[in-house]
Amino acid sequence: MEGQTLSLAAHLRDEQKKNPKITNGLISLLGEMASASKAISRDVNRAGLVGILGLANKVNVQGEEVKKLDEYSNEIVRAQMSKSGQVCIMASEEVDNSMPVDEGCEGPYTIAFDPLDGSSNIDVNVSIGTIFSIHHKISPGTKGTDDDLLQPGNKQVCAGYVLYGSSTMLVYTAGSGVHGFTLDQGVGEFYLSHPNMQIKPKGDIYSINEGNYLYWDKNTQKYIDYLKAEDKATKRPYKARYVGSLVADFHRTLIYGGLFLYPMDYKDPQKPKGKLRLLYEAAPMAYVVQQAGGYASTGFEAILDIKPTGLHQRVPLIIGSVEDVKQAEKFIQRKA
Ligand code: AHM
Ligand code: MG
Repeated sequence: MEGQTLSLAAHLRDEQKKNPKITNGLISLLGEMASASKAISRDVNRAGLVGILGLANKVNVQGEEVKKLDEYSNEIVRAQMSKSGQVCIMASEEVDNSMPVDEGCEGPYTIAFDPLDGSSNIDVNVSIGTIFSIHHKISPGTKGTDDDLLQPGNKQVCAGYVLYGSSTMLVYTAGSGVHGFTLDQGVGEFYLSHPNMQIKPKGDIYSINEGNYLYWDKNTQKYIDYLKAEDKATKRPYKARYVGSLVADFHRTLIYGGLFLYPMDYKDPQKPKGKLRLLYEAAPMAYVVQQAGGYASTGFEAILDIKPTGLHQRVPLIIGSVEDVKQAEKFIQRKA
């Protein structure tokens, strides 16, 4: 970390000089999000230990009830955002309805978050993450309504994620590039380690749950078959990588290039649909990738252009290097 001594707060104050979206309020809000993620990071790191201590009757040595890590993370983020003084209304993957903030703490922003994404990896010590998306409140004269949360991704003020991996990283954009910070566990501070992150225009890695092949439409199947066919000029066959945690798969895609796909599938033949949620999974990642020079699509339209209709709406997601995602779109839009 020698030479990398710019803390998140110091970096944000620098960025504030050139980016009017970075208000003092947003700096404060991101500081609260960083603080929540440090608490989650600590608990992710000792999850196994806490689980063992809590096994007997679900009560830990302090006499507190042991909660599942995703519920616990939700409580941490909710409480921290609620008291930040910057947010008026919140949505979380863990909660069905929107959540108002504490009385008297209302602020100018909304936040949608997935407190601990990658639930299938929580119990097996594999990377998981937190994702967040921040908008301006738009409804005057209210304390914040669902309409304030249901804004398209292209209206985001700020978005990002925290990856709890071999190190803990916070990556964000507020419309002036993508910047990554690594948590120095000893100091308890995020330091700038990845300034101005850019994604390659084309990569040679694809990331998809191929166990769903049977449930995809023919065009999606043909695209994945294409990526696996040999052609040295286009670096095919592509390498396959799939963690099963969006944050981890996205972070690798951002750094190495290529694309991540969770396409529409026909597991329910009557209702084909994607799995990932627009508000707090697809849209924030789409903003980050756009700011890094990449692109995110459903296969038919840009993720950032979708006007949400529900807090937990699902969308197909194809995200990564712009040439790869555009090519996937071409395959997916082919007429039979
Ligand atoms: P979750 O919010 O229940 O954790 O589900 C979201 C996760 C993503 O992190 C990941 O990209 C995807 O689900 C993996 O799904 P699958 O196990 O179907 O491959
Ligand atoms: Mg999730």
